[in-house]
Amino acid sequence: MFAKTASIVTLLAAVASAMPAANAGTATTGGKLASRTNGDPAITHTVVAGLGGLHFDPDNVVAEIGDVIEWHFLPANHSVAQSSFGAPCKPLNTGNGFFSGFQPTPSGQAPDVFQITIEDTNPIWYYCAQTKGDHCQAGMAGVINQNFNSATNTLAAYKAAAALTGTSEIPAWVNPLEGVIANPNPLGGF
Ligand SMILES: [Cu+2]
Repeated sequence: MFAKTASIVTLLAAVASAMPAANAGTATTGGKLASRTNGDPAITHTVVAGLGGLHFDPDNVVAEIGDVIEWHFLPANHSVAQSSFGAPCKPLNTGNGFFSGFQPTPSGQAPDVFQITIEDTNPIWYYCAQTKGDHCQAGMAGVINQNFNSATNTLAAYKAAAALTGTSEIPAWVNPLEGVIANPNPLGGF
């Protein structure tokens, strides 16, 4: 949030400093330029599953309402499943949590990515449901919009609790694979 604000300020400053030279004598052009920089367009946050081992990278994302989180999957076979803070490595018991299904790939990126759109600013906890190799217990977990005012509900605490769970629970529902789309950038280097 702060980075985005800073980047817009920087952009505005750059536009403002560029305008006098670029648009000398054309007063109406300045208004058109300013209108394009208004608003706060939604952005897509890319998270890579399996980058640097059993890890989501980045695993702690701050996103605004309307933003999209897009997970890409590296070898060998990862997934992303929504959890709660209090029950790591287990799907939300409401049945409303998201699940990407497993996204295997022998090399490069999996052919599909998984997307969700942020609808509120509540923390979203998630994990990889791969039980072969105990991915969640090994630290393959992440959060979107962690409450940084909370001293207890931290990603480090979630991972510490996850490490003590015996095994992960694979979500029974598949949503049905809502949010799974063809990888728009399969050659992106991660
Ligand atoms: Cu995994």
